[in-house]
Amino acid sequence: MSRQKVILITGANGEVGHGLIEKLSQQTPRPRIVTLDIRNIAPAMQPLVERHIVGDILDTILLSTLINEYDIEAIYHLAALLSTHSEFNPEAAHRVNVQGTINLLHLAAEEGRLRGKPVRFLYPSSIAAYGVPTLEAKAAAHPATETDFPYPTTMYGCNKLYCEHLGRYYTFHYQQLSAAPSVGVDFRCVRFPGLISATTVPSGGTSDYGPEMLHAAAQGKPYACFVREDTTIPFMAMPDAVKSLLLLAEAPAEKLTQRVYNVTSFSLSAADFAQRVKQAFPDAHISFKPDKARQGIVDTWPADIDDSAARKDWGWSPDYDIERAFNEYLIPTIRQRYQNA
Ligand code: AKB
Repeated sequence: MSRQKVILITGANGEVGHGLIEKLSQQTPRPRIVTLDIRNIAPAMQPLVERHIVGDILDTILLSTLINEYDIEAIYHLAALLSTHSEFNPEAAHRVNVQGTINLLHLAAEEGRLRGKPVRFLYPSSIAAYGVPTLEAKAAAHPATETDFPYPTTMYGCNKLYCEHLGRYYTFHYQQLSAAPSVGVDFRCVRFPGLISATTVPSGGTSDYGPEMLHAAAQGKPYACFVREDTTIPFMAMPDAVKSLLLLAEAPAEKLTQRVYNVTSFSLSAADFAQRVKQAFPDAHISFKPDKARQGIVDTWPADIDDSAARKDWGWSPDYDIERAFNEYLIPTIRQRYQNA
């Protein structure tokens, strides 16, 4: 029986997943996409995918059956519990975020052995992998490089940082062991800032105050922001997040000098964010009611990150700076979304 060549996306029903499915399905030739998520796939995505599997990345029997049916050339492993959510049940988060990732890395290694060619493994890490010790250090810091402040304070951040290392380990382990050094896993990781989508509202993240503010204003709902006005972190519009994953996936292996790359677009404070939302939606009612725990998390994330390695190695640059992100993507798309609704 011949196995069908596919791209596998886990956590496909999340906000990065939708954008990724749309972009991948515009490629020529159009790749066959198999998606895996604990929920049903959104109806709009269904026609774009070969098959959607409702299942759990902790189900190793399910994962091993995938190998029988499919020749998996690339894996985009997006499934994760986000930072705030993970703090409510850290051990469950560890199982999903770490054991789930090991299961997928193992699947990639097995698949690499079968196809005699490494499987590209794209992994979204996060600014949560950082842990800036104090607000003074945050204010004084230069844009953080990938190796700065490796002391995350959340379970999610610890999981992301560790999985970056696991990806590196799986890549080099198989290169060293194998008689054919090209067999195994080709792990490539982007560290995302806070992502903002005009079409989906995130859940369970700590950078969510930005997108929540926008989506609430567009629906005429009041919004109480859970961080202080001066809180500053980097953000990126969702199309750029998808662009970065696809660019990194396509980069020639010899160009990559590291396995983990920061990507970013613009930094702004929660007050500036609110200001931009109010310019677009003058009736927006935004108040600030900091939540101690969530504020504590964002305070350990750098205000800006250095993505010069990604720019140099694989030509990364965002399409959406702050003006384009708000004026050409976020505001018009969100307005339209809720008008249509
Ligand atoms: C979260 O807030 O947990 C995520 C992230 C920054 O990775 N959006």
